[in-house]
Amino acid sequence: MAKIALITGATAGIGEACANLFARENYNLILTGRRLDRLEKLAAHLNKKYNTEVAVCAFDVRDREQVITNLDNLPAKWKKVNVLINNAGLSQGLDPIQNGSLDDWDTMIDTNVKGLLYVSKVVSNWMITNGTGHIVNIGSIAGKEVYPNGNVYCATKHAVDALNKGMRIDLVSHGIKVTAVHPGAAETEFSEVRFHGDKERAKKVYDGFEPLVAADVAESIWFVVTRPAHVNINELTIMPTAQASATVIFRK
Ligand code: NDP
Ligand code: 8X3
Repeated sequence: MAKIALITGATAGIGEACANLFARENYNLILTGRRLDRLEKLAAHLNKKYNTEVAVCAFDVRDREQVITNLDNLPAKWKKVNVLINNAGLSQGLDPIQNGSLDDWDTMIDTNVKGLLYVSKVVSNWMITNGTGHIVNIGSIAGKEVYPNGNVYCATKHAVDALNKGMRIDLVSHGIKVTAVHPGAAETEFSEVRFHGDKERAKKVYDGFEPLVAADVAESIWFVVTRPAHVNINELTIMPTAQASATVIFRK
């Protein structure tokens, strides 16, 4: 029987790359995100290319009722999830704390922390019933370091780092693996979202060096979920070669 992965934020970037990779490796997929049109297009593509069975589940992770209702309503066969990739997340704004936008702060905290929690609560209970599972939390180098103007985004990713450790402690006796993957700069829609749609400013983030692409991160996620049953990778930090830390990037 094919294994099942539930990927949040599968409409773009790292989540979409994971969908492609896990489908290629014969997983069936529950794909989530807010943009239903993108989810449906991706599902049709994966079904055609790999014969992947896909359950499309469009919801906003910030809305706890939407999360719970959509996941609860999935047919029982989909609740045999082997891998949960908690990937949905974003940064909005890059300003000093005194100038920060309250709306941006709420969005980041509600998405990156509370959204991850809502999904994890539902799916960890499925995994407990199944007696197995692996939760992969997508953190960030921003969860390991703090950089100028990163304040609230860094705080949300430090929270993901703490939750990753806490989940592992709480779920260890149920045979559930918990891993964080912390990427450095990856060129996706991330910077465009951070700069509220300013494509020019977003592009400049990657000037003069070769950033990660989404597929690089997906491969590291694939690595952590394919270790032997007795091995867990607690966390993995993946950076572009030109990026030595959150703030040190060698640009030509
Ligand atoms: P993208 O902007 O390309 O993708 C983000 C995904 O998150 C989209 O699929 C989006 O779907 C989803 N998402 C955002 N908000 C919500 C929401 N409220 N409800 C449901 N889904 C949501 O960015 P990345 O692929 O780069 O980001 C993926 C993860 O990786 C994030 O957690 C990010 O913080 C982390 N990360 C990214 C790095 C980078 O440099 N790119 C580096 C380190 C970590 P939709 O809009 O359709 O809802
Ligand atoms: C995304 C990477 O360095 O912009 O989490 O915070 S960074």
